Amino acid sequence: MNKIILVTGATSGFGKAIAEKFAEAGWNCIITGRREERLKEFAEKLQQENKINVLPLAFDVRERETVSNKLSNLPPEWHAIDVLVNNAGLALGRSPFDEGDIDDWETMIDTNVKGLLYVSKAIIPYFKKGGKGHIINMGSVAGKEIYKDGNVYCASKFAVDAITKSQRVDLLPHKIKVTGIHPGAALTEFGVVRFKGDEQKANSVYDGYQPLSASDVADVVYYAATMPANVCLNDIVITATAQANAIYFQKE
Ligand code: NDP
Ligand code: 8X3
Repeated sequence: MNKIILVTGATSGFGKAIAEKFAEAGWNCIITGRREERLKEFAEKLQQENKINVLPLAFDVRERETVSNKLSNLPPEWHAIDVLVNNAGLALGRSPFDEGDIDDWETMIDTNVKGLLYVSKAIIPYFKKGGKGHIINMGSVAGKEIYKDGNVYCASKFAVDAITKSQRVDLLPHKIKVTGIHPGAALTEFGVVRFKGDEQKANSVYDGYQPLSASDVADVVYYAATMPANVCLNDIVITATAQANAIYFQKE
């Protein structure tokens, strides 16, 4: 029987690359995101190219009731989920704390923290019923060290790190693995979202070095998800070779 992965935020970037990687390996995929058309087109492409089943579910992870309605009553053939990747997330703005936009702060906290909680809460019952499971949370180097002007985005990813560690302890009796993956700078739609459509500003972040690609991160997620049953990779920090941590880069 094919294994099943659920990836949130699969309409672009890491989530899309993760779904592609697992689909190529024969996993059935539940993919989510808000952009419904994109999601449906991607689902059809994955199915045709890989002869697997794909369930696209369009919703906003910030909407608590919707998350529960969409995920708590999945068709029975999708109940035996093996891996949940809590990937949906974003940064909005990069400015000194006193110049930050409160709406941006709320969106980051609601998406990166509360969305991850809502989705986890809806999926854990399937894991408990099956007596196994694996949650992979997408953190960031921004959740390991703060950097200047990162403030609330960093705080949201520190929260992801704390939730990941807590889940690993609290879900131990249910044989659920929990892995935190913490990438550094990677070229996705992340920058364009952060700088609200300003592509020049978004691209300038990657000037003078080769950042990670989405498929670099997908490879690491796949590695973590395919370890033997007795092995749990707890915490993985992955950066471009030119990046030492959240702050230090070697640029040309
Ligand atoms: P992208 O912008 O390319 O992808 C973000 C994904 O999240 C999209 O599929 C988007 O889908 C989804 N998403 C955002 N908000 C919501 C929401 N409210 N409800 C549902 N889905 C949502 O960025 P990345 O792939 O780079 O980012 C993925 C994760 O990786 C994020 O958590 C990010 O913080 C983290 N990260 C990114 C790094 C980078 O440098 N790129 C480095 C470290 C971590 P849609 O818009 O269709 O809803
Ligand atoms: C995204 C990487 O360095 O822009 O989490 O915070 S960074």
